[in-house]
Amino acid sequence: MLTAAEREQFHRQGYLIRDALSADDVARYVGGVERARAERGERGRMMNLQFLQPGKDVRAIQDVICHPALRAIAADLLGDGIVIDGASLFYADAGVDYRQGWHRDLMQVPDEQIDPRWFSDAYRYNYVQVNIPLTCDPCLWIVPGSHRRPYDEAERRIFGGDPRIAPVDAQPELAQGMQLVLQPGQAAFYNNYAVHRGYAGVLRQRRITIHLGFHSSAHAPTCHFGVLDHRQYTPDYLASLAPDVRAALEAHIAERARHPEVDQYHAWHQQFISKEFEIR
Ligand SMILES: O=C(O)CCC(=O)C(=O)O
Repeated sequence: MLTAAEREQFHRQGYLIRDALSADDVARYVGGVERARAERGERGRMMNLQFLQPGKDVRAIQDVICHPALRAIAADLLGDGIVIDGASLFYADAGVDYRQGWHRDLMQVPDEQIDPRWFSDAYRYNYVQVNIPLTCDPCLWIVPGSHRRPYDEAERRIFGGDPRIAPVDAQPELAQGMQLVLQPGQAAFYNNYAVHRGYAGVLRQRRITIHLGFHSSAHAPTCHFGVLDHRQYTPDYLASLAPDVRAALEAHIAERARHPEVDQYHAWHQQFISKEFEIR
């Protein structure tokens, strides 16, 4: 699926943008999101909805986790045996002021567990995040290459006393920070140990972006795996899903059974997101 140059770009720079969804897929998913919001009477101007969890499920977009191109790209980046993990719908109306501080996705991990070797060329990070916008999305920023080195001097200055997240609008702005302005149907794959942030200021147009995480069963889990709450996937819930979505969640459940240590990563993650986001 990917050329050697694209794989190299991901490994060196920590991100890769590819066209992924057709215009028909994008229109179908936007329609599904709008219907789901109307049916729920959802009035929130901003939400982060874990759309594979019972009660928060948005059936009309769930099959994105089985999309052949997305899975093939993830397999090229990580290895065979691609397993779905995180699956969120980011929604924000035009006019919402959206700003995060720069961070690596480590905020959930206790200090003493963070190993500086994670941020080096030698480390085999077995997780990839993907942002798939359904509307033009200028929110994702990244510092290319920062996943494979410690913070540089400019980063140390803005992170100051808190290496987990820099203050919003910290100055001076990181000169190497790059805004990825994504078009509907593109997919931005990124290593979430790279320094990154969601940041747009006041949104000029509505943001609808699907956000996924993939792991490969060919390698040991690294500590971002375990976002999904597999204990909520009851036999009744699984039986009610489309067959390909059910199979993907069953593969997740089987991988979690092989790696019970991931339950700890899950607990850290749940603790973190309940503080950081308004989760529904
Ligand atoms: O796309 C965004 O809004 C940022 C996402 C992000 O920072 C994250 O998932 O860690």
